[in-house]
Amino acid sequence: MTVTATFFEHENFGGSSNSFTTGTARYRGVHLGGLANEVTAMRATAAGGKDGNVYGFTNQNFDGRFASLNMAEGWTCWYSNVGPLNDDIESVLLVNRDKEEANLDAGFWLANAFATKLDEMLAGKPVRRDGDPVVSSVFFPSYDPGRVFLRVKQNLVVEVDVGANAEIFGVQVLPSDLIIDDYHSSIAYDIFLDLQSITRMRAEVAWVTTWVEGGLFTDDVFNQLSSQAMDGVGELNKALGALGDLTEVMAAFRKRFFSQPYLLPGFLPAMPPPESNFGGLGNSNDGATIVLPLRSLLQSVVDRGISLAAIARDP
Ligand SMILES: [Ca+2]
Ligand SMILES: [Ca+2]
Repeated sequence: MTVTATFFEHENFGGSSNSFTTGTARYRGVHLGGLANEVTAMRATAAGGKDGNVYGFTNQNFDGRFASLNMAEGWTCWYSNVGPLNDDIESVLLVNRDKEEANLDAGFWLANAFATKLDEMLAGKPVRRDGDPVVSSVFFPSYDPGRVFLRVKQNLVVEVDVGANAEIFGVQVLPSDLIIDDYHSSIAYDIFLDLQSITRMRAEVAWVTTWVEGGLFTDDVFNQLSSQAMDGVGELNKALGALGDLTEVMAAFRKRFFSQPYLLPGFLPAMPPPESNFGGLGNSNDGATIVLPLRSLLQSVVDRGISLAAIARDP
């Protein structure tokens, strides 16, 4: 057994309960059934050569506010009462952590480059960014329930120039009554990360979500924005390609190599305990952490199932 967690109906570990374990998998994600919006206490243990993190989220899809527990191997951590998240947790995530890892703050890694690229793409268009991009993690989405993605979401304001010669509710708008209407909207790109070579993390857009608030011109705005968002995928993938170069990150870990990256919701948890680092409250929109487990050269050959010759050829 590696990471195990139990969720309880009542405080101090009372009432009905449900236990889950990661086994040897990196993640175990569970949509709570009868305990959804009933959880008051939670407890988790890491064992079997692994550290671990456990998250209880207030929404069904591993997002929203969360209570987290951080366990070094051999430790048990708990909330006897999850306080502000009482009777609100609906989905839970257990994560097996490696003993040696490097990590990247995904917001730091991605947000500025994304905002710059988006501003370029939107130049001259009646669309402007509303605030900064929000970076988060997406676990097991319905469009690809076996995988995990990094999401970068940007709120936008789209100006619709209703203009002259338009008719609104059958009333002709005169040229002097030029109307500009603002539509709040957003685009989100879900990005899949994997290791392409020993010095390169592949980061590619896998899914695009567009949202526009309701109104007279919602359909028009949505159609335009969706096609612009799709048009931007190529450019964004190019920018992500440059970000995926791990040479500098690797320089800090001499003679070590990375294996497949994985994601944690929010900021990197403080590990290991003692007490003050047993866990914390967070929000999936606080950010995300990209974790790169460290391997020796031999381990990375085994992990990736490729030959030494192939690794030697890698630039
Ligand atoms: Ca309860
Ligand atoms: Ca809830």
